[in-house]
Amino acid sequence: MNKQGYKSGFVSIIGRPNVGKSTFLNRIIGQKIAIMSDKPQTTRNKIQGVYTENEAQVIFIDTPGIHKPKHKLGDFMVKIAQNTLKEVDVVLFMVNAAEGLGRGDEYIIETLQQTKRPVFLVINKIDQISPDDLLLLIDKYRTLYPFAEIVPISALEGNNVDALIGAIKKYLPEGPQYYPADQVTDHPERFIISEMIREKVLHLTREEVPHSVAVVIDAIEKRGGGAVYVNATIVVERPSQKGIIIGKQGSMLKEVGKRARQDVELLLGSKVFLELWVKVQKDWRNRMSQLRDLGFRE
Ligand code: GDP
Ligand code: MG
Ligand code: K
Repeated sequence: MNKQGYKSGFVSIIGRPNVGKSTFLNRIIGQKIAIMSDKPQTTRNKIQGVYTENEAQVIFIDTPGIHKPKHKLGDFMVKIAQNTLKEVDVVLFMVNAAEGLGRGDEYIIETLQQTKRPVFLVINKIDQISPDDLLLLIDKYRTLYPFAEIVPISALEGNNVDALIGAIKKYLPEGPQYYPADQVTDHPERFIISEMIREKVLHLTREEVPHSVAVVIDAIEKRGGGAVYVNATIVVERPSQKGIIIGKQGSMLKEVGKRARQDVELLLGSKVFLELWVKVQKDWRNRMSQLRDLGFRE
């Protein structure tokens, strides 16, 4: 859904281990994500948490590859890190106020030279230093990179965290609420899979089914042997549309499923069993709460 003036976007948090990235995410989003972010890193970008309020939604994503020393990075990882830094709306570079500038920080700053996105310097743990030392630190970092914003915080005590969120919001474009308000983390592929299915429906049914069709992912489950089972519901407004999507003896739905499954298998890199349902829900577009359940976006 595109509420008038609603802002949303993607933010990458980078920084050496122990600077307080998880503590910050926990403070603004809640306990749940700590578990997510401590999972071993995959090569894919991971959603670490979703922060939602009335006017904005911020999706925090992890940037694999950037935390490691340069010589150990494969080309692939470097590429992912660079692509991520190109695509996000804001990059947060978090450092520890209580420690000096380290080799790891310098390495990250080098990598940052490649992004044109606004980079914030977030100086965390300010509860551990004096205001004078903080000013010195700011001066030092300022000479190293043209940071869009410099925001000192204490993630642990909560100081200035609201100001940081306010600053992020200033840099977000207008956009949809990608995730339901009560959802702080997600299977990162969930949204992409629903879009893949929706695309096949629109493509195969041409003009007969309106773009208002929505796809809800009911379940994604990994079972023995590494196969992934996906259940999804295609939601339409009229029984006639349901008929078109199902097709003669289910032939249309079968084709949608076949094509979508091929895409999803490429995305996940594993065998996929995709089960599709079609549901009529009259005027669902007008009902806000149902919209949220549907995870709908335009
Ligand atoms: P990460 O590796 O960047 O995710 O760092 P963590 O969030 O796991 O934090 C590492 C350690 O720093 C933990 O012991 C935190 O409690 C501590 N820490 C995080 N933020 C602050 C802060 O603002 N002040 C202080 N004093 N400690 C903090
Ligand atoms: Mg962490
Ligand atoms: K996640």
